[in-house]
Amino acid sequence: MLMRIDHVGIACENLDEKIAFYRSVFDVKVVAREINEEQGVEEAMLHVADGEGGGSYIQLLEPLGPDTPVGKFLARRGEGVHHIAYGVSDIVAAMEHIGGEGVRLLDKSPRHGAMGTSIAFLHPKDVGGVLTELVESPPRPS
Ligand code: CMX
Ligand code: CO
Repeated sequence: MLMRIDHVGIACENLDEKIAFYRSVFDVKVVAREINEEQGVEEAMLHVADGEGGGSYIQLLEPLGPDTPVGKFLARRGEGVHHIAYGVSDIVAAMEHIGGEGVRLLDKSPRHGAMGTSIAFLHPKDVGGVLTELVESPPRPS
């Protein structure tokens, strides 16, 4: 069901500063930068690697305000790893299976993620304290 690690989401106070840090320290490139109002974030995807199932990324997240998931996280815990996201081939099927195992789904149906993906979150309290995201990538151009 899980094909790869799609991205690691990292909460930060200042997106521009954190992008500059990752570029100089890890020599990674920004491949997408978007505001996602629904998720309450401005985000940047930094490319790490490509595999058969698709790419893997670092996702830097700056909150759009204090009363957002990432804003609340920063206030409680400060900057750091916010979530891990696994790539799946069929997100609806994965949600049905995972929900059937008793894990709370934070999204009833998939939402829009970066770069045209479909995403859904699982409650961290049901995954051993790890906020977990499922990602289905759009079909790749052939
Ligand atoms: N990782 C682990 N635990 C987390 C967490 C995180 N990222 N965020 C919150 N928690 C824990 C808190 O520590 C707290 O635990 P305790 O009760 O033991 O103190 C509990 O969850 C509740 O925390 P809260 O601050 O009251 O937050 P809410 O319950 O209002 O929201 C959550 C928590 C996970 C439901 C909410 O953040 C959410 O819906 N997240 C999914 C959407 C999201 O994160 N979007 C931004 C990223 C977008 C993207 O990746 O594209
Ligand atoms: Co994410």
